[in-house]
Amino acid sequence: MGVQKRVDAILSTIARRNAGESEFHQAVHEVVDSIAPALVKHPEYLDLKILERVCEPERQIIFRVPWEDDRGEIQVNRGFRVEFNSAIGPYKGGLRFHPSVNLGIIKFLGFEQIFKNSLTGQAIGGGKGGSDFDPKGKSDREVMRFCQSFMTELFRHIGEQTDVPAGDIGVGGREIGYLFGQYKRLANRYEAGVLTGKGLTYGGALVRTEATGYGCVFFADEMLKAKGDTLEGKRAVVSGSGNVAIYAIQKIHQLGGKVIACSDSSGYIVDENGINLETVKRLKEVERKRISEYVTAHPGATFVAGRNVWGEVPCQIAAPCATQNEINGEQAAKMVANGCLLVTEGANMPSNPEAIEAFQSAGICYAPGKAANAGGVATSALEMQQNAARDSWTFDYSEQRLKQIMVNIHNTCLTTAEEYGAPGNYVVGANIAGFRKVADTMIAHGLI
Ligand code: NDP
Ligand code: 2IT
Repeated sequence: MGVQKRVDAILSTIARRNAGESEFHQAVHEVVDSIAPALVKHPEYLDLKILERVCEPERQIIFRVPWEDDRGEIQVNRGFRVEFNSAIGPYKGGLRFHPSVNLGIIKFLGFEQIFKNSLTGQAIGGGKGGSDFDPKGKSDREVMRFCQSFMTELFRHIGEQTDVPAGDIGVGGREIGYLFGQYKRLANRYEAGVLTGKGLTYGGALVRTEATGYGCVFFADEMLKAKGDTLEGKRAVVSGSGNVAIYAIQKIHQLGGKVIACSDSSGYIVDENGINLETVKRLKEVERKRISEYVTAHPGATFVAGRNVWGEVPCQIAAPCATQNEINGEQAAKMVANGCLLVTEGANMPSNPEAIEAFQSAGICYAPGKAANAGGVATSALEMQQNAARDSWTFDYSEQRLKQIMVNIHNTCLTTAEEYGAPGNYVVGANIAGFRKVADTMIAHGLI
């Protein structure tokens, strides 16, 4: 059987065995479709069933999370942890708390995480978890009770050498604090390396908060450099206004670009003077309010309710930093027509397959999330390194380490794409480079 036929058979089995998990199918397709040149060049990957093995999580944990709200009413949520692949290190990946969370979403995120973590060059395997709990509108005490209940089951599955969760959508410093407190209590161990994204007083690392946003802009800067260009004077749009978006905006501004729009799930704001980051940080990090409130502080800005920013506000640099499938093919085509030169994905899988096709066929720079947003998990691994050494590094040194990692990932993507006959294609480069390290390690470990 030819390679394509074997791959098609594998994909149809995956679709059948994981029925209804559309985001997971999408993530698998993106990887499998782009690594074909590696499957041809290295027949052992198909012969030893590496694809079938890598697409099947090593372990999937689904659990009940009961908790009591402020009115004394009992609530029941569902918790997940998918321990996808531990070939090159302990499972590593965030926790997402959002009402849309289901097994398929956690599996897509865990699957992406395997290759992203491999690309960082660090010793971290892939995993992801979360819950359909919605932190919006909940009091701190409700969030604490939920986190304590969630950790009461999760703690028996994780550990600094086993599985190391961190944040993602809806999980930031506050949630990691409550989760860590409960882990410490249940395990009776001060095991700082069991979670990353911790507060600075209990093992957190400088630059972890900024790392994903900064990293995706460093990656964009490298892509521009490779074309003899810079961010200086470029007009940018960043979607979302959460952790990744905020620090992407900050780094674009530091490197001379101007971000004129950002968003949340209720709509987007446009400020032609450049987004005032202090206002966004206050609204989102402190007051936990909606982005629409930005116009109260900046009456020159406008808020467009209920719409997604993509294709509506022309920009040269696009950094989708909100959620999966936020850009479709039609929006992508409009972005290109409006002069977009570069897309750097801070979010995981924000561009759907038609959008990716539109960016690539127009020949603009397109960096997939598993390369562009790897700075977050990479800095988590630096946090684990500092915890293991009971050390803490300065901000400048940590940022320099992050930047070097992003430069290395960028170069790995380009050289791998070139080697496999797809020069300049960051999707092919990222997927093949990320996959090969994991696949070769799985082969070295025998039938596992
Ligand atoms: P946050 O919870 O801090 O912020 C998420 C932002 O995205 C909010 O502005 C939110 O708006 C918006 N958003 C979320 N879901 C939707 C939706 N369904 N439709 C429209 N807008 C939405 O999360 P992060 O900034 O941490 O994560 C953003 C993205 O980056 C995610 O894809 C995540 O997987 C990815 N990522 C995060 C990393 C990290 O270190 N945190 C690392 C690598 C990737 P609202 O408040 O209205 O919901
Ligand atoms: O998607 C991601 O890479 C993250 N949410 C960060 C994971 C981590 O372990 O820091």
